[in-house]
Amino acid sequence: MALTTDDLPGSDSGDVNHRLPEANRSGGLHQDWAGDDQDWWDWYVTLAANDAAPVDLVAGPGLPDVAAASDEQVASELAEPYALDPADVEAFARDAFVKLPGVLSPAVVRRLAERLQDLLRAEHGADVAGRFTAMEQMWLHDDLMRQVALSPRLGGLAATLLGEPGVRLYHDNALSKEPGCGRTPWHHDAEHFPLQTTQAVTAWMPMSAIPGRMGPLSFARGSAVRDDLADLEFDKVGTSYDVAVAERLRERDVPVESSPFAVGEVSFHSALCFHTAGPNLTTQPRRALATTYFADGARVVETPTLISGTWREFLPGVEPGGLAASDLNPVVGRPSA
Ligand SMILES: O=C(O)CCC(=O)C(=O)O
Ligand SMILES: [Fe+2]
Repeated sequence: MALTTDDLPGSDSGDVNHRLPEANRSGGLHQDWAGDDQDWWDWYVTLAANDAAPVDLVAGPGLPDVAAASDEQVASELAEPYALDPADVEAFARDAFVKLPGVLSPAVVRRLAERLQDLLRAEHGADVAGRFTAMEQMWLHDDLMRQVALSPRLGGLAATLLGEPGVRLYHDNALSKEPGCGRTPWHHDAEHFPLQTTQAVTAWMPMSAIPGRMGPLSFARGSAVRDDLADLEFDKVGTSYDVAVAERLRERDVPVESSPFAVGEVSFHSALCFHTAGPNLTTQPRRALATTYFADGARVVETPTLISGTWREFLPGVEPGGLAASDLNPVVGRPSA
């Protein structure tokens, strides 16, 4: 394969990051993002430090080798509660994330992966090597993606793990790390969601197996890790924040879980959890659906930042300080146990 990590879009350095919309180049963090969601991702991945040495890309695992599930199978699987072990609830509270096996069957993953391929191709075309291509709010126009975003199984898991009587949908997401795309910068999502609560969780659902070389989502273990990193200053033009987080985690001996994902395995990470993902060093896109849920009753912060990207699309009509309960934020999950 001719592609190497040489083809990565490089990080900008210095005072100007050409991926930042013009309107966001001056001023601090407390401003609205001036681009769209894809612009945000194109900027965001430039904030990750990457090894300079080119690496050959190897073949990926492919899609699950089974027939795709039917609409009815998808609907019934996503409606059924998942048998959550109480030890997993404890692990989530302690570690700020948990990886759960068999949340989706291989046949359902296959069906969703095929649909996602069509949606991404229609949105971004085929010429995407080295990029991080994203889509959000798919549930508003695609029936299959609506089954995922409004899934009682996923929403029930989110409510149970957070210990909340009800959780609302924040948004859905497709996260396609194309062949040769570099790392995802270290971050925690409390800055991404402009909410006055950290009671929010993202279900990250791989659309294939994800071996180490493909860039599985990786988590710093511990719900208090955020306190250890709170003094580090975000860098909107370069990689200094990403590098500083990695260094601090090493200094403090914080364990990082970066294991591969099996087909159907789904991780749930809290808004408190620091996470990253490696580069995709395979010829297959590393794809995941990621749906975020938050505690019913939460309010929007008074001063959202540009890290919150296109948050107004996910909370239409809600102003800073307002109740985060627009028509696009239905209550999806109640605890299943
Ligand atoms: O998919 C990735 O690499 C990053 C995803 C992420 O940060 C998230 O879902 O919170
Ligand atoms: Fe994240």
